[in-house]
Amino acid sequence: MEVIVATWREPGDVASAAAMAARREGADLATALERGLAAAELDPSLIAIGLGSVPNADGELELDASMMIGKTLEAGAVCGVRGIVPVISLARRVMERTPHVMLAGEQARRFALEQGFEPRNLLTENAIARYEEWRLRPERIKEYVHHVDDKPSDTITMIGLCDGELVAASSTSGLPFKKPGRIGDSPIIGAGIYADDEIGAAGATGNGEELWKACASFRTTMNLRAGMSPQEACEETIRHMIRRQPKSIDIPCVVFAMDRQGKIGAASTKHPFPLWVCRDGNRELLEFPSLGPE
Ligand code: SD4
Repeated sequence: MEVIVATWREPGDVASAAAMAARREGADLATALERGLAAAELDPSLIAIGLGSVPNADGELELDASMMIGKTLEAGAVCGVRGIVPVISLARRVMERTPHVMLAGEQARRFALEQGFEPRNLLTENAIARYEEWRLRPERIKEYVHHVDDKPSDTITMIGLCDGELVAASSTSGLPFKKPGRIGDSPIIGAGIYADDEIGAAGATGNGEELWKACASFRTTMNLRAGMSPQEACEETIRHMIRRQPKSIDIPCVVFAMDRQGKIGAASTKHPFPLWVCRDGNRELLEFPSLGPE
């Protein structure tokens, strides 16, 4: 059995299609998720990931990414990286070619150059225009978090299961116009992603500060370990966040999970949540419920 899931309508469409194409070409699961996220990072129309995404408050792009292998609990991540794509590939190199879990900022970029990544300018004309517009009208920031002029503006987090092995991965430019140096949940193992072949895997997207404080992906995976179904596991985490972390409703927070049998669940603090699900070669977009006040 093979299951691959990816968050959000437009970005998840690009990432899940590329991941499936990679699998058809014989790529292993980690490589398929890496290629999925890399395709999205290189697509300038997707504005919360990679090239041409929404800048920070200095008008710079700072990217975060992570990957975790459920079989070995190996993990790699990078955060606050400027001028390098795809950062998901860099996160994987940290996992596979260093004894560390995470490299940050300028030193992550230095590692990228050592590894042969080409430095490049990730700011597109559209990204600069968005930044200029925000500087004139900073009160519009909330519109950017999940919809910018109806353009896709969300992080991609993915989970895959193949022959009993789970992989989780995420890539993002973080919250729009964030304070320079700010890091969210996506590159943090246990917050943005978690995978353990003995239990299952979980991922998150949304308000990274709140998801991190909730250790959202680890908590959801531990809910699976306690015997909950993936849907129950996600709902427990989201209900906890709604009750204890009111800010998790201002900017929606989402968790999703997969058990070892490939069963899926997801829940959000606000607004229904679209998740691409690829199962044995078929791809469909499912919608999961919000548990918060409408
Ligand atoms: C962050 N969780 O950096 C990310 C943002 C996100 O859809 O998921 N946006 O906080």
